[in-house]
Amino acid sequence: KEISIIGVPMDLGQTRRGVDMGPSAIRYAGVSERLESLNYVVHDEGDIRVEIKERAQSDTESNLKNLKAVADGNEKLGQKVDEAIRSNRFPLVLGGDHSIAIGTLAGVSKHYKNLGVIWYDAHGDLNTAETSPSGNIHGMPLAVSLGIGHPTLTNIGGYCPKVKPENIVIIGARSLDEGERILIKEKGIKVYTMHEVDRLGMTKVMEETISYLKERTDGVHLSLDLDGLDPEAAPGVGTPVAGGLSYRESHLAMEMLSESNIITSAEFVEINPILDEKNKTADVAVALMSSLLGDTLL
Ligand code: DIR
Ligand code: MN
Ligand code: MN
Ligand code: MN
Repeated sequence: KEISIIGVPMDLGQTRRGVDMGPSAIRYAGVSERLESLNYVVHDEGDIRVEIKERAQSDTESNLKNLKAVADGNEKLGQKVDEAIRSNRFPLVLGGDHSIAIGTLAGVSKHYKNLGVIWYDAHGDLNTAETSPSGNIHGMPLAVSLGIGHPTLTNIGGYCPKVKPENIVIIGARSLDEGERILIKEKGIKVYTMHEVDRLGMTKVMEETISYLKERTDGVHLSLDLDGLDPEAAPGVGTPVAGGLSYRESHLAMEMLSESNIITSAEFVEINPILDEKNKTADVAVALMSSLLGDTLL
């Protein structure tokens, strides 16, 4: 089996500097070597070209920060992900802030009738320009993929929407804005907040998630925001929220996904080496990728 690694040095979907260095930090943590040791043929496709912050501009009428530059980077990413799948390679996208899920899903979803999405995150990323408290596009990619949001974003890849609400499972949520709560209820999106993870345990959460997605989807994308983990385990993120998923819970989740064989693409986002402690967050990301892709120790 072959993997395409695609780096996206995107920091325009939020305002903390340094998350554009995420792909470098993950490569420094040894991602290619780690996956090669699991007997994959790894193609590192390098980084997508993304505009630098100093040259990007915000949309004047909608309060969306760096709209055009975010859209351009995602358009290119979508094409690259599409090419990877056409070449029969598993797309592994390295972020960069979570706005890049817009491009990843644009490239992935056209290959499936019913794409499932696991959104592993402290946040819902279901804001729109109207509901967003920040104007940061990294808080919007899941809404955009549902076809809700600015048309410049929802039409990336030339089609809309990318996912159906009933094919989404959010895991690890503990910070939701008012507009996001309304959307979750209105669309009936399945969410395992930290409360459910505490009550059921990660084993049950993943068993339910896997059987739920198995019966309704023909491919599943994992979008893993490192802030879904507790800041103790993953300190190098721009918007840490206390009380998150532990290192072991997260590995268990990846291991169960690996056993289930349902994951057809993945992205690991929001790794910010400037805010990190000795590349700890990139190291965790690589370890989780390894579990997701079949590392079983014995
Ligand atoms: C917040 C933060 N809900 C926003 N979102 C983040 O700006 O929309 N998503 N950090 O991962
Ligand atoms: Mn870089
Ligand atoms: Mn996110
Ligand atoms: Mn988040």
